[in-house]
Amino acid sequence: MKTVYSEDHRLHHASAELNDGEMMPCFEKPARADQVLAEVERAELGPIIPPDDHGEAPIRRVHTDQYIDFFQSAWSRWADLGRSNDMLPLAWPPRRVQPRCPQDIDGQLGYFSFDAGAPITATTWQAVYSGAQVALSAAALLQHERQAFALCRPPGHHAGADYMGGYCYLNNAAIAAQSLLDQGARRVALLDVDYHHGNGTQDIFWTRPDVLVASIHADPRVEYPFFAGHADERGVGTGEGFNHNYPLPPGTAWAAWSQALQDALRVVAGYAPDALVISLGVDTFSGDPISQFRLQGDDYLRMGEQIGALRLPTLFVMEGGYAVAEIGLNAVNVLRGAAT
Ligand code: SP5
Ligand code: ZN
Repeated sequence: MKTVYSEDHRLHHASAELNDGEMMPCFEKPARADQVLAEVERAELGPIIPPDDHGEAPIRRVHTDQYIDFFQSAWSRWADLGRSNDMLPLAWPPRRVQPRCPQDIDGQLGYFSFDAGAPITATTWQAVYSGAQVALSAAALLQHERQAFALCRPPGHHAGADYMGGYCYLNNAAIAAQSLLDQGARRVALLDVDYHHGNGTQDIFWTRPDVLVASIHADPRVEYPFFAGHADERGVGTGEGFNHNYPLPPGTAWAAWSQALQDALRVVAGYAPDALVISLGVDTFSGDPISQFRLQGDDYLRMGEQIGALRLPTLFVMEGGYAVAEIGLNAVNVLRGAAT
């Protein structure tokens, strides 16, 4: 299996995030991608290739122009005010407000985010632009290959069409899925195995029958992102029935997790997609510092085998996973399992 990778991920390295009421070093940091890349090499998974530049157009197929335009100019507007710390939002519209986009940079930061978990630095846009190109380039490989791995960083599945949050800025998996449709796929399935619900992905495809979204994650009643991911969220209008959530309790280990996977894979197979995109988070690992599931190293091999058994053209897009020492092995175990 080929891996698409860009060093540009290093251009996003924020200084701190809010955790347990305290600003602490970001869990989402460059060393994560380094560990995954090192393990791809060690396991001899296959060639590691740089992305092609597909431009902004495929990004703007998923994200709004208003959001992208804001993002691209955000840092220079911030710096022009004499500010040099990472950009973080501090105000959001409460319930019952129909928000209008403010003019002020702090107001706009709140308007284009859903939490304070996605700091913007001077070079964040360059990093996330390259990350999207990694996903697009890996998606393009599926024209000739059965599987491909987009080693994206930062992750993407919490980002919606017009908002960032949860370490995510551009929804790499959604951009890749849309590009597969634009290249001729009639239906694409997107299965999200990250510990956290992929609220951005769900939102992007909520009204659509051409992308089936399934997500296995910690129950939002007790875990981030809290406000989406319940089992009864199934899409609306023509998208009704094309969104499937599998919320699971804290402490879930492979026995129960794999039951949800089996059901999700049955739903995916029934949809008969032309391609499958996996939002590959490995923060389900027992040793993950911010998560509460109990998957072990070998479980990721089984996960990959079961995904691979569908025999669909499959794109793996890196999402979360914060046990930095083990993240590479766990991610590559999924890929090795799928490639058998
Ligand atoms: C892509 C991805 O995995 N994003 C995750 C974003 C999680 N943000 C909130 C994390 C809060 C963690 N709090 C843990 C408390 C344990 N002391
Ligand atoms: Zn996650």
